[in-house]
Amino acid sequence: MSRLVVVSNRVGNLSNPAQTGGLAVAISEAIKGRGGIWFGWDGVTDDSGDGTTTVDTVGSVQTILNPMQAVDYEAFYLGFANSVIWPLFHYRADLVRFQQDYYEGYLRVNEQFANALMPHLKSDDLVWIHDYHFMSFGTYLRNLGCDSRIGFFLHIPFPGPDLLAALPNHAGFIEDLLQYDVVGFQTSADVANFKRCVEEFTSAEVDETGLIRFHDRTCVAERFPIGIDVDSFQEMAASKAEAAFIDAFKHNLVADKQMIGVDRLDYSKGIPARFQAFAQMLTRYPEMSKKVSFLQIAPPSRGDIGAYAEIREELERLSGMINGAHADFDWTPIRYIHRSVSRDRLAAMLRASEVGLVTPMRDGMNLVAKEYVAAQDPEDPGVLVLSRFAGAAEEMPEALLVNPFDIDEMAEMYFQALNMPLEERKERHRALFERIRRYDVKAWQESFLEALTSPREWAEKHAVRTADNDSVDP
Ligand code: ADQ
Repeated sequence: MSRLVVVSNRVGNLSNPAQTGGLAVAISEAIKGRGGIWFGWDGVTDDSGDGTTTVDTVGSVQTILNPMQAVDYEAFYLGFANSVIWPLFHYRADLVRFQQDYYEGYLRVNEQFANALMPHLKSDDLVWIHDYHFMSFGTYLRNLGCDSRIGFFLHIPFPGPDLLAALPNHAGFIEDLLQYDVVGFQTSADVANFKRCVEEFTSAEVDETGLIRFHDRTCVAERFPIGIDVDSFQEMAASKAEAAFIDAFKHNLVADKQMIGVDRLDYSKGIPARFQAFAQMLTRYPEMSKKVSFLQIAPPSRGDIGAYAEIREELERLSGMINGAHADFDWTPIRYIHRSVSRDRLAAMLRASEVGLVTPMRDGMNLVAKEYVAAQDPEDPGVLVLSRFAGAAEEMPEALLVNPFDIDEMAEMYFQALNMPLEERKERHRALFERIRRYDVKAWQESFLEALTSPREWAEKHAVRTADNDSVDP
């Protein structure tokens, strides 16, 4: 079996992957199973260092951490990755802050990281590159003569040609992606957008099995929706360890029902609209007053970028305003917690909440939607309210799907969710649970690696399977 080499911006903690969540667990298990390398940034900006990588070996697994200079962190990470690609790919062209030096920094870091990895590669390795930070990584590896199978998985949405055209050298990025043997996306819409961009911006040809031929390379572009480790999340949610905390927490609430939102603080996650819809529901249904409270957990992220500081201020203002208008001596409508919570506690809080609100304006997948379902008590499950613009909506049609741009509709759906009869809740939950369990993070990782191991055979088999099967299953 070939070794697995994973490249991602940040490298998970291999000695305690549970700390970093399901994705880190899945990746570290895959590397441990085959032997290999996890390569990425060491997480500090240090101009005084000598630029050498740190290699740590445990058994058959190596982690290789590469340093980054402050100027590159600004241009590559804060600049091109998070102030150009992230907003554009989340349909927020208004927030794109393009500068030529950002673009140059992006290419420079991709090249420099590829140079640092190359000496560690063997020709029969499977190389798996992750996410929007490293779209051009494969091109630099190919330029260095790397002929291993290289796959790329994009965790965020992929836009259509109209939007992608706002990216400088957009055709170049599509050509970079065609250097991979397999390019994986979260949803069918992302795959379709990518193929439209291929047709519009390159001379590549797509054959009947979906293989894309470009010069002397062929590339498979497909949907591999990411999942979670359902069993371990379910176990965490039901564990006795957090029971005392949850009892005390519930005891202190006047309201007998709780709605919950858990997100990284990001403008793509739709938190202001979620708050507004909650206020709207309280105005429209005054009888819900003191019957429900809303807990939002949102630790800040990327605070060095202006748009993130703005969303933080907006939410503080909104929650203050809504509480000011609706609170009573013994009831706070919105509790907004600004920090990270341990995975055990998070799972227990999701289980203790009657409604889960996952309402991004745009999201690659959104794992919280799946975590909420995994955490529920199947005999008395809560209701998931899910944005139709989260990638998860494709696989989770039994959730209450909402349009986060329509505050009225969302308010109505919150009310429906809070009042849904037990039988309907159980039925919806059963369908959702079965699907997230079947396509969990292990299935995701295995199907991507199966495709990468023999891309052509996989594409042919997959084309037949897809023609026979028109369901939401991947
Ligand atoms: P993210 O944008 O980070 O990921 P998401 O899928 O929701 O979004 O994953 C966040 C993870 O962090 C979840 O596991 C969640 O439980 C955890 N988390 C969030 N807030 C937390 C808190 N306060 N305390 C503790 N944990 C918290 C990107 C894409 C997504 C895609 C993932 C995986 O933007 O669309 O689903 O990658 O591919």
